[in-house]
Amino acid sequence: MKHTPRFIQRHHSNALQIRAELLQGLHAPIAHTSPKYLYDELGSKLFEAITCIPEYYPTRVEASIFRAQADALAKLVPKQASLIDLGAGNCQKAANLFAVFEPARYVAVDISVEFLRGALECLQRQFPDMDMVGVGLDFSEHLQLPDALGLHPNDPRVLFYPGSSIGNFTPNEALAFLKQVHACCAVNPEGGLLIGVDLVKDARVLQAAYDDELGVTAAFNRNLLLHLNTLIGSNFKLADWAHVGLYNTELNRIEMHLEAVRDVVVTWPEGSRHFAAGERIHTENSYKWTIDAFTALLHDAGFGQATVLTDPQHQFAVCWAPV
Ligand code: AVI
Repeated sequence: MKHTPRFIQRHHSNALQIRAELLQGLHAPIAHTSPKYLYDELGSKLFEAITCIPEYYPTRVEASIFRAQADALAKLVPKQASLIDLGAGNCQKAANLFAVFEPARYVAVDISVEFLRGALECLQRQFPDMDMVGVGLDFSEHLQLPDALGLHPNDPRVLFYPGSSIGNFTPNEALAFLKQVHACCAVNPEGGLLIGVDLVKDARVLQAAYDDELGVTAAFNRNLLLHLNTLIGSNFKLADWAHVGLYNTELNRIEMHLEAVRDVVVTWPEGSRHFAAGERIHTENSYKWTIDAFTALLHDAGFGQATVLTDPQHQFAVCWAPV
């Protein structure tokens, strides 16, 4: 049977909610913004460019694990499942695994259904017999798949969360999120989670990955200011801000900040803030995990014994966590 992709958009946060959240962060003693605001149209393209730069190893190493461990994954992951791809973007990572998992249905989830439309239509032409659905949903706070998806409880669900996106949550947030993922795939005992996680390693390797020589990560971070100008009508000027990417060894996390290079006053309708030279806006954390700590986290979230697959240098891990 030939399928055409279906598309479902859950409600977006409205402009007032977004504004209130951003202004609260900008007025905080240590100004901060959620990493999700790094991804406007240009930000998403800059992130894709990051995945190609020599210093940013996670995407390449994860892909190498998927290639090298295809046979092992084929034995672990149930066939004919619903493959639910969280943060699917261009859908390519999941598509590369279709031959291994032979899913009956592919559900691509991203913050906006518009990010998925082109990729899913193209993929449907290549796999006309697979049921494909694009879902626009901000799952970062609440993972609830829409009933309109028509997922049957008897179909095993494989949740796919690659790319170490879990690292952009704090450990507490990651636990809360993984509990929701567990509840979502526990409807069938064959289900589970396939997740990619970046591992703790030499600080110099980490630092270089988030402060590359070409300045692509700097552009990705600084583009946030242009996005803020659009969202809240502020007057951030790129020339006033520098990218900072540093590894916090105590907390095992990369931190991205934007640092004022001189005293600046930023204004927006009904408000303003003075930033002294050297003052920062904290824009992202990217936590790195040890294998032991991450498998303990999966266990605490309710999953069974995880299988961990890594590259020869133990830079990155792909974990299969059965329900
Ligand atoms: C999307 N996320 C997993 C990336 C990371 O490595 O934390 C985002 C990123 N930030 C800077 N470079 C890449």
